[in-house]
Amino acid sequence: METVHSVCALDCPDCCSMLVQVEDGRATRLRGDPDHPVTQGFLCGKVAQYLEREYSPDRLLYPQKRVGAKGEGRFERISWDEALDTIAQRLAATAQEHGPEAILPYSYGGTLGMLNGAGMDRRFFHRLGASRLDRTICATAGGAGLTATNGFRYATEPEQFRLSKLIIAWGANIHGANIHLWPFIVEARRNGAKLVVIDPIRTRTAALADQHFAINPGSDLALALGLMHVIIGEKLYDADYVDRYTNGFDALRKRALDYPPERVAALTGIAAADIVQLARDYATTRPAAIRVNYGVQRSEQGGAAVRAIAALPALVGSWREAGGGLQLSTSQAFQFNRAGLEMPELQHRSPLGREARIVNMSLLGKALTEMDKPPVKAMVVYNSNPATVAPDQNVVLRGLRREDLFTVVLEQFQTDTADYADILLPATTFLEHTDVYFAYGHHYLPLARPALPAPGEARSNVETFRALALRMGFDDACFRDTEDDMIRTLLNSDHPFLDGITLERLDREHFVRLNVAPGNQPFLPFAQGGFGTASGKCEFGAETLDYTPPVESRHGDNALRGKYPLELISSKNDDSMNSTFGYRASVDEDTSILHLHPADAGPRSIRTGDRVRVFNDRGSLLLKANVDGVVQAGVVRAPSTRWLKRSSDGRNANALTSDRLTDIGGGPTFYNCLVQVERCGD
Ligand SMILES: Nc1nc2c(c(=O)[nH]1)N[C@H]1C(S)=C(S)[C@@H](COP(=O)(O)OP(=O)(O)OC[C@H]3O[C@@H](n4cnc5c(=O)[nH]c(N)nc54)[C@H](O)[C@@H]3O)O[C@H]1N2
Ligand SMILES: Nc1nc2c(c(=O)[nH]1)N[C@H]1C(S)=C(S)[C@@H](COP(=O)(O)OP(=O)(O)OC[C@H]3O[C@@H](n4cnc5c(=O)[nH]c(N)nc54)[C@H](O)[C@@H]3O)O[C@H]1N2
Ligand code: SF4
Ligand SMILES: [Mo]
Repeated sequence: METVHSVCALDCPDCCSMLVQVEDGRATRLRGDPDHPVTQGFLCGKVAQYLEREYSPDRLLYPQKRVGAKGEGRFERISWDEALDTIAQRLAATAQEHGPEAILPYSYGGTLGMLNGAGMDRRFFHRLGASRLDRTICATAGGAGLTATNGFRYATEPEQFRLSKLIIAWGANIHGANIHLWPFIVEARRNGAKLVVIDPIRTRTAALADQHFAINPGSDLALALGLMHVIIGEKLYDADYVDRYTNGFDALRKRALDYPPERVAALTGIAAADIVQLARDYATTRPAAIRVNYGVQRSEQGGAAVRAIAALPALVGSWREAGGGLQLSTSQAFQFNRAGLEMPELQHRSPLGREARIVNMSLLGKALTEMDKPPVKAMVVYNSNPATVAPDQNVVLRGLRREDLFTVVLEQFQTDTADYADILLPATTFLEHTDVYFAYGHHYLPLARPALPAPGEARSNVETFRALALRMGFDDACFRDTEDDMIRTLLNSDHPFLDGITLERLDREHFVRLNVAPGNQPFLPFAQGGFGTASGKCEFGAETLDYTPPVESRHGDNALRGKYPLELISSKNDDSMNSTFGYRASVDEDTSILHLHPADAGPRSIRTGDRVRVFNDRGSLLLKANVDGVVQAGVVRAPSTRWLKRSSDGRNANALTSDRLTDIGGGPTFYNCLVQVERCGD
């Protein structure tokens, strides 16, 4: 028996280090690494059962080609040689006939591994001259908002939350989506801290909090401005910090004057007295930390909302203190040599000879059905399941059904997207390949070597793109790089955060804290200013902070609200990971539910257990009603995201979501979605 160190590759802030117990080449147990300061020896429920997935009879083991109609999911086994030849020929012919930009890579968060997520694949598509994908589906609106305010997207570390006296979970379902922050919050609360949750949904986190404010979806910008109104009006801000390290305070003060508590109460649904109290608590409790997650920014003014929330710690000076500040994502501290890994300069050696066009992944439906000059004629999907997760699903599916679209999918399982593949290639799991990872909820950089052999003929993304490059005749030396070569390149960064972190050291220590602060001292990124903006100061940017209710919301477009009066939030299910575990019966059960408030269910004669149809102009969907205390009146919730093929109507919540983009960052607005609900006949 041996114990092998590994890393959970799922799209989760916690980036857990794990120990794999291997007996006779077979894993018998997974557990969290007890030596990792954030993993602290435990895994979440969904990954504790990962060996079920690893050894599932449904794993894809061999290359296959389509034999049925598109989307039918009927395939026949072929050899790797035939698969690679077919793909190489089709891509070359497409490039020849329509130009290489007619080829679209499509990938997202299946793995947070750098090599398998943004390594050999990027080199391959750059050398080909393929369209470049703008990977907006999750976090770019918030990222743009935070960048505008702070320049650097640096964050308070999870370990410092234990020192906080007030923690605001703002659009952050910590218990469901970020469980390894929870022990630090428990510790803080043991020492008297208060936890406040701002979320339209009564999540597990909200239910466990000291206070829960059920905010109207998409109204966070108004709330942030309301808090500023009180903090500035009552002179509770840190005048010294504001003076030294920020820009635009006067304009911010004027803007906040327009958002008195009564007005903000009407916009947000939070009582005026609560807004005043929260503002006072936040400004006077030291230290106070904000955990804002991505829920806030999946709405029409999501970028501006994050901008405004990010201004709060500068306003009250909480960046000065360990246990203060704010966390959206820690990922930018991983200052890798990404350009060395991805090699964008290869585009100039492609037949295109210039930088390729950029296609926004959140507009996949339009890209496949409307894009021209050239149209998308071939798509290579890996680390993602767009048929299930992309907005405005009916248009996406129409695109995927196109007979003239050549689709390649690299997958571990036969997902909804895999059903549309012309060639389906088997991919390894994180237990089977080498990679280094970035975390978006802490500062430990881990390396994982294969703990287990790849089953059947499964290959890592790195191996597949390397083989494809060779098959296409690309003779650039970079396509012969080994995984270790690529890791060395990635770590070869000038940035001090990566000083002294080498492959050898990672092999020895398995994970290493970035040099964000000396020794074990807390990382205080903006204690003395040092913002990454052009001015070096925190930019309040009041001119960008004026609230307009989302078109698809209770205060939005009148005509639309008349037809579709309910706000649908299809946020993450606690016990799954986007669509990755969609084949599990328990996950299917959780994601086939629509939570309704009694005030909305009653007039529609809907009771718990009834089948309901949820619909708008974009599509419709069948779910099972749960009339409970999870949502406020006017809001319905569909935990997401369900596999289409598990449902009777072949649809999930994304049949209803729109492809309207956020104010900045080009992100999707999944959580601003107006619908109507009706009971289905028995
Ligand atoms: N269990 C589990 N964990 C996950 C995932 C998963 O699918 N399941 N997915 C992973 C991924 S890809 C990501 S990006 C992260 C996301 O992690 P989170 O951002 O924490 O997750 P979300 O569910 O998108 O949104 C968080 C909360 O925001 C709330 N919310 C929705 N609209 C609004 C709003 O307008 N204002 C406010 N204040 N709150 C709002 C939702 O109700 C939700 O409870 O989690 C990761 N971890
Ligand atoms: N309605 C609604 N839609 C949403 C969201 C929502 O909250 N509500 N959330 C959005 C967000 S935040 C995100 S991040 C996206 C997530 O969307 P995706 O990033 O597409 O995530 P998954 O659906 O989990 O699909 C990842 C796939 O990658 C595969 N995979 C894992 N590892 C590997 C590997 O090493 N190689 C290969 N080839 N494949 C691998 C897995 O088997 C899985 O099928 O969904 C978005 N869509
Ligand atoms: S999904 Fe997140 S919490 Fe669960 S094991 Fe993976 S990194 Fe840890
Ligand atoms: Mo995400």
